Amino acid sequence: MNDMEKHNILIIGGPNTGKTHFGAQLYERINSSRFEFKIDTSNRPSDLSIFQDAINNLYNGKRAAHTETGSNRSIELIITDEKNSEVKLAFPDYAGEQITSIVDNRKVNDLWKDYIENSTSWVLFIRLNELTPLEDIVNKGIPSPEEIQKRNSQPPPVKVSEAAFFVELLQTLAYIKGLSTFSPIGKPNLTVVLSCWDELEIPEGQVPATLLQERLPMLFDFLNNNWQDEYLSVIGLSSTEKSLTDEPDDEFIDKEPISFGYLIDKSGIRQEDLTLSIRDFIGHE
Ligand SMILES: Nc1nc2c(ncn2[C@@H]2O[C@H](COP(=O)(O)OP(=O)(O)O)[C@@H](O)[C@H]2O)c(=O)[nH]1
Ligand SMILES: [Mg+2]
Repeated sequence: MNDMEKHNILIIGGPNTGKTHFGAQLYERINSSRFEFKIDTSNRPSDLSIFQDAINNLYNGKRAAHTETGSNRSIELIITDEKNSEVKLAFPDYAGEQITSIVDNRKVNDLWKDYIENSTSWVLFIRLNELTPLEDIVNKGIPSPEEIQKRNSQPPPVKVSEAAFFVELLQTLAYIKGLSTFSPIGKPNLTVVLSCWDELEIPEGQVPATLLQERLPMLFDFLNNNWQDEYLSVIGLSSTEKSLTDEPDDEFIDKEPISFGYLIDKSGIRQEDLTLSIRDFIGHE
C-alpha cells in the first residue's frame, strides 16, 4: 500500500450541513502553506470548480450557492503533512441529498459504493441548529384536544427522528463496507463534526461530545456502543465564524476569508488552524 491509499477520508453529510464552505475554507488554508497540512502544487486538482465558486463568493464576503441536487460532482484533495505523507480527502457527490436517499432507499450508487469501500476514515457532518426535535412525551406536554383531532384527521408522513436517521445511515454504510457489528469498530475511524458551531452560541470550553450527548442521546449511545473509544471523536467546526448572506460582509472582504473559521477540538479547545481537523479525521495510525 502506498501512502496515498493509507488515509482515505470520506466526507459524509446531508444537505446544508456546511460541507462546501468547509471545503472552500480548508482548501484556501492548505493552499496558503501557512498551516500544518498543505497541498503540493503537483496535487492541485485540475477541476476545482466545486470549491472555486464558494471561494470566489467568500472573497466577496458572501455565502456560496447551494450545490444542486443531481450535480454529481465529486472532488478529492491530496493533502501533505509535515512528514510529507499523503492523505486523500474525498468529498463525493457534492449534493448532500444523496445522503438522504441512501437512508430512504437503503442502497447506494456505484460511486458511493467505491468511496465507502476504499475509505479508512468517515467524517459525518451534523448541523445541530437545523435539527427539528421530534415531539415526544419528555420534551413536550400533551397536545390540546383540537390538535389531537387535527392530527387524527391528517396522518403525518412517517418520518424518523434525526438521531434514527444518522443511526440508519451509519448502519447502511457499515453494512456496505462489510463491517461486523458484533465487535466495536476501529476502522474506519469516525469523526462527528458538529458544523456551524458559531450558530449554537455555546459558551467557550464546551466539549463537543457532551453537546452531542445532550442533543442527540440516542446517536451518542449508538456511536459509543459501536465504535472503539480511540477511533471515535466529536469536534466542533465553524468554517466561516459567522453567518454570511447574499449581501457582502465588509469584514470578510477587508480581512481574507482564511482569517475566519475555527475548530473546537475534542477537549473543547478552540483552534484557528482548520487543517488540524485532518489529524482527527485520520485518527489512530
Ligand atoms: N453561521 C455559519 N453558517 C455556515 C457555516 N458553514 C456554512 N454555513 C451556511 O450554511 C449553509 C449551507 O452551507 P454549505 O456549505 O453550502 O452546505 P452543504 O450543502 O453541506 O455543502 C450556507 O448558507 C452557508 O452560508 C458556518 O461555519 N457558520
Ligand atoms: Mg454543498
